[in-house]
Amino acid sequence: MSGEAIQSNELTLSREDIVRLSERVEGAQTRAYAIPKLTDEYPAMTIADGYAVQTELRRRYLAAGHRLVGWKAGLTSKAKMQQMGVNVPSIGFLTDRMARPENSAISTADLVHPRVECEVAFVMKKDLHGPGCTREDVLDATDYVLPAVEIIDSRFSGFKFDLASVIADNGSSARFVGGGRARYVEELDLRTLGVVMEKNGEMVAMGASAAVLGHPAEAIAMLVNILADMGEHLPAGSFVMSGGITEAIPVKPGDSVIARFQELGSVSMRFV
Ligand code: OOG
Ligand code: MG
Repeated sequence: MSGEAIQSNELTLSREDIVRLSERVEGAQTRAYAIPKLTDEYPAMTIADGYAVQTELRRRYLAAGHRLVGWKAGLTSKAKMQQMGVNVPSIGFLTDRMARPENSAISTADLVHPRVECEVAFVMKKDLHGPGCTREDVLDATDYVLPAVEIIDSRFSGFKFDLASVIADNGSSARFVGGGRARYVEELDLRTLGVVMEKNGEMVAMGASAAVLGHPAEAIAMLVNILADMGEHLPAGSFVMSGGITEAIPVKPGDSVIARFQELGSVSMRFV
């Protein structure tokens, strides 16, 4: 990744390019095929360009009747940053169409190359506005937390991308499953929760929640501050995922996955 240009906050894409790229990403997401990363065609694409494409993508889905249910922080742990070769966190939006019930069979036919990751999810009881949102603000605005598994699916060939491209692809968001046991934040130390991911009965990943920016609420504060840059806020009632604690594990039809969280119970699903 060529650093500076890509990380700048300047918009380089024209309105036409933004619409074109959002249509390209939407096609790949809804028909489940891989595309080259967008920076192959637009090498000067910046983070701001990535968010402009993501915002247009969100507008298109909402216009088509999808409902916004929340947001996600991504690339918030060292394990994820190293796995994906980027060094700045990102955010993406979550819709009703991405939610799957706990214990359900999740189709892989409509996904490109899905991977699963364990996350702590927050449900908000107050609106949050940035800039300047802090971990304390987040904890005060949280109704409860619950364990979640995110099923990410980069639409880029080989799961290879840079920050501008992955932001345009809505942070690889595809499906998510919340479950386990909802808890009030006052009852927990959110930094020290251990998590273990099992695939087909074997442990494939483990970690502790502090992996996410030292404290998962820190990731939500960062998300609120990025939303503020985009002229948005985090409304009460939102479901928010704070980012993968461990690296993401590939899944295929026939796999069953269970994520066990200390204090929060477990979340399971199978893939067909
Ligand atoms: C980007 C999505 C990152 C997380 O929790 O870190 C993400 C990717 O790795 O494809 O959802
Ligand atoms: Mg994630």
